[in-house]
Amino acid sequence: MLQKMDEIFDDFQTKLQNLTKQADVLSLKSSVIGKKGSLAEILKSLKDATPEQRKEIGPKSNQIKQDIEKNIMAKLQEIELKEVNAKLAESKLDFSLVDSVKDLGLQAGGLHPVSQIQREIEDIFVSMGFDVLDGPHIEDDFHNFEALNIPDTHPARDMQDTFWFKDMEHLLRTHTSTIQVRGMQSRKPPFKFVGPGKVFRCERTDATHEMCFHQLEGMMVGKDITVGNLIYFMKTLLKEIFKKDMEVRLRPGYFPFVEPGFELDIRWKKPGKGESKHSGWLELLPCGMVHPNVLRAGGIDPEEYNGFAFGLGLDRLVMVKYMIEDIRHLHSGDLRFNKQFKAY
Ligand code: FA5
Repeated sequence: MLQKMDEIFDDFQTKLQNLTKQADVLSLKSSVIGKKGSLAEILKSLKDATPEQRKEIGPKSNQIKQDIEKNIMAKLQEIELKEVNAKLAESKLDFSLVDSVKDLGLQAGGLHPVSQIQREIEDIFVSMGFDVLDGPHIEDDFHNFEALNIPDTHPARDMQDTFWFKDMEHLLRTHTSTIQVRGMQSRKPPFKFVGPGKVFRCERTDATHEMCFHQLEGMMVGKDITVGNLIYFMKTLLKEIFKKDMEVRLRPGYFPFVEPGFELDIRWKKPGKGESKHSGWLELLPCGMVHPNVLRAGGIDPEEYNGFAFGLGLDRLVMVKYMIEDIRHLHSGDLRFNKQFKAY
């Protein structure tokens, strides 16, 4: 058996050398160390081996599996590198430019922290199968209020102070929930998407409030979506952003476009400070199950489909992540502030 294992490994190495496609490498891997692979096949006769033989065969088969995994990883990287280099060779872009800029003593720019976090979150959601949608800054009453179950006389209109245009029909969108409406109108369920962007509110500014800030909306619609799905996606998002499992809690929250509506809080402790007022629950993420009226306004039958939605304040998230005490620093245009977040 030991000899057979060596033969399997030698044969694997010879075959691996000649492969040039990642798919072929992966199928070679499963043909050797997959559930029905050649290694598993010969390990079936382990039951006939003596206890002494088993003591040798067990560690040996583990070692071979590890060596095969290592070889596979190296080969996959080698193929990927070749493919990228081949694409770069065809491309007309000059990738030496960044270095040239530095050589000339010029300063290269970097992404604003809000853009950085927006891209980071978009990538997280794309990896979970979400689309990324956009929508206009200038909206009409229907997309900002009416379709979100906030009719003309609804007191919830006062929750968001609005910059209206003179016609009193158009406005600067007060939230990215407008993207929900456009997303529902443009696709058929099941679907899931996020929609990031600037929003505007006619508010007095202070350390945590800006007139122009950024949100990232998310929506998932399908059959039998539950609050459990909502919590799963929110926990995954927070884990990716904060690089650890975050303790969360849901509190009831009122938004006319969700029922039930929640405020999702995270357990948060400022580094370096003791328990006391520096730790506790932090309100971060309003969310809920999409109201049937909203689905209807988006052309979706609420008898057949349901879903969840959430709206994340990106500027506040940047404040939490980098411990910034005043939101107004973010868009002050002060280079001393911006330079701290240069991507390179
Ligand atoms: C909304 O705007 C809802 N559209 C969010 C939503 C979407 C709820 C989907 C349910 C389902 P709210 O007004 O609370 O909710 O704003 C959402 C987030 O934007 C807040 O949690 C906060 O992080 C951020 N935010 C709100 N006002 C400001 C402001 N003036 N300055 C900076 N950030 C703000």
